[in-house]
Amino acid sequence: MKLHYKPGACSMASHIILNELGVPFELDKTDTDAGKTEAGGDFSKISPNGYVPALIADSGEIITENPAVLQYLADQSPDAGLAPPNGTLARTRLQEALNFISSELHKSFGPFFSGVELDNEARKKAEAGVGSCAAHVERSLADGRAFLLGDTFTVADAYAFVVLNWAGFVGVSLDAHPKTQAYVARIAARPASIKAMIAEGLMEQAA
Ligand SMILES: N[C@@H](CCC(=O)N[C@@H](CS)C(=O)NCC(=O)O)C(=O)O
Repeated sequence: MKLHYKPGACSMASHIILNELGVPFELDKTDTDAGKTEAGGDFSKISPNGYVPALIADSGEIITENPAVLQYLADQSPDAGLAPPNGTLARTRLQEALNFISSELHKSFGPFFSGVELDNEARKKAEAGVGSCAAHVERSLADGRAFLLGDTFTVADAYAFVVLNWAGFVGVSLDAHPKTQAYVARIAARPASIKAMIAEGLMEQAA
């Protein structure tokens, strides 16, 4: 398998999951602005929408969109338990979480990455958008569960972690959401997350 990624972008969720699964994979760093991949590929032919993640499966099929890529990866190694079995209510809960992360939480960070400088009013509005999504995560963790679906880490946690971790990069405080902060720290400490962050240049290897 080959994962097209951009350092620190949402594609890092799939990178973390590949590490969690311990399956062989290649990485191809992608410049989405230039439409080129580090290996010399024309990215517009790989991902017509021009964004990462794009996963090339061993069959050659190209899979895009975070919720689809993440579930595909989990389904390749069902024994790893990173997604509940298809057809169960638990799987529906996973899809519910993935759709929330993709269409609400992820998108709430859009204004910070739009390339347009935010004036005070726009920044406040964008911060409120992130805050209201973080409040939903906080409510999901209110019963003391370690992960979004309960006590088991799933692909949704990798995606939520990557997105919530952007808060620090864009200077949005999660202090009002202590369970969410602890959740982010918990997933950041997983060996698979550390390995992905080092490989993508977000962290240095410990001496
Ligand atoms: N709906 C897509 C969104 C993916 C997305 O927003 N990717 C961003 C990185 S987080 C990207 O590649 N942006 C580069 C660009 O749009 O040029 C998904 O869920 O996979």
